[in-house]
Amino acid sequence: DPYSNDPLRHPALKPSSVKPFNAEPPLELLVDKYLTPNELFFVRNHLPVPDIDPKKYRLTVGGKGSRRELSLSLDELRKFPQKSVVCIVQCAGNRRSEMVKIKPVKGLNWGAAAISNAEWTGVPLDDLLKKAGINIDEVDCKHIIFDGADSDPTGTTYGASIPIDMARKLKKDIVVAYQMNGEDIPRDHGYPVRIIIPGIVGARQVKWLHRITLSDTESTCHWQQKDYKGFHASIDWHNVDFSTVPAIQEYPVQSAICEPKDGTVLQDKEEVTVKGYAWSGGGRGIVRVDLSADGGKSWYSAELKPTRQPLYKTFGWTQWEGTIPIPKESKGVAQIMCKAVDSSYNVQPDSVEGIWNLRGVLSNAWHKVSVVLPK
Ligand code: MTE
Ligand code: MO
Repeated sequence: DPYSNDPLRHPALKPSSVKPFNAEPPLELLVDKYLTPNELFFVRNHLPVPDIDPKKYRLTVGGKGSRRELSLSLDELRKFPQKSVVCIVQCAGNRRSEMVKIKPVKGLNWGAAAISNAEWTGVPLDDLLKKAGINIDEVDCKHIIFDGADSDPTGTTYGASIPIDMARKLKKDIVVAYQMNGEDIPRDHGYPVRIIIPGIVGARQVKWLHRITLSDTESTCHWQQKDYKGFHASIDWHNVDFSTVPAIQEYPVQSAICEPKDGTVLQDKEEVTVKGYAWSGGGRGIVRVDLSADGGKSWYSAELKPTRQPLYKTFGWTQWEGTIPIPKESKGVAQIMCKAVDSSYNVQPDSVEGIWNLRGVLSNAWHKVSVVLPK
């Protein structure tokens, strides 16, 4: 069993698959703390977790435009000036289970907790590139490829790439991380080293990173080429051509209600306190989270925490809370919903019907939760 050496996991994590291991924490735990505790951080593995000996570990950096190929040990990486970023990892398939209700899709049946927030510490990618003789602003190449050390028995490995323009824009914020919330990165999250590229989809945050390559071509990996891309609802498995659209990178605006849980019986029938998270890709801050309990006829603004994140360089999530009235005409049940607006005034789509796609990715419609009213 290639999975027999996988690490132990926290019993609160709810698996959507066991081999490979994929799991999300209970949604309500996501609003407990700003930084998600390592043992509760959602896990998305495509392959068995590799067992990497930190003493033998090497990170290679090279490729087109490099003057020298670097091969760095963990101790050598730790000697570079440190940088920390607070950054979300969100799976492209977060909230897929809502899309499945419209029409089946292929993928893990994620709820709304395939997203977590941590502080990542390591070396800015730019510093490593400089050491390899690469000037990121001038280098003549089109992509940076990140390869993971996880593989299946047939030798398939995980990898991803980002366009060089994205690396130029993010510059020092891309971190070759060896710490997560002040501790060594746990095995499930990439021990000993993973790449953190703030503002983009989880699939490119390559864990168990062992090679960084500058190239004119994208990663040839299955998950870069034939997966994690978005299509409209008339494209299905019989007519999909993955080469027609680019790989998902920056994620659209997202939010979800974490409290109350769907189906909660309320104590009070006049008002309800609602808590959740909001986040957008590309460093776009959250400027508003709107709440409604009457199907979107009237809206209330939630209070954002932290209150004033940078508008154009926010990589962590925004937590929010609001107490809103329950309409008097509600009988037995009330539906609460939320939508977030980012600093580009992008807003979440009102329904999942319009954004259905065959892989169930980018599921970011208004999030709805039903609560039961007391008699
Ligand atoms: N990196 C490697 N090497 N192997 C993987 O399977 N999964 C990716 C990404 N990096 C993956 C990987 C996907 S799809 C996501 S959503 C994130 O890791 C999940 O990160 P997490 O498990 O730390 O939450
Ligand atoms: Mo993912």
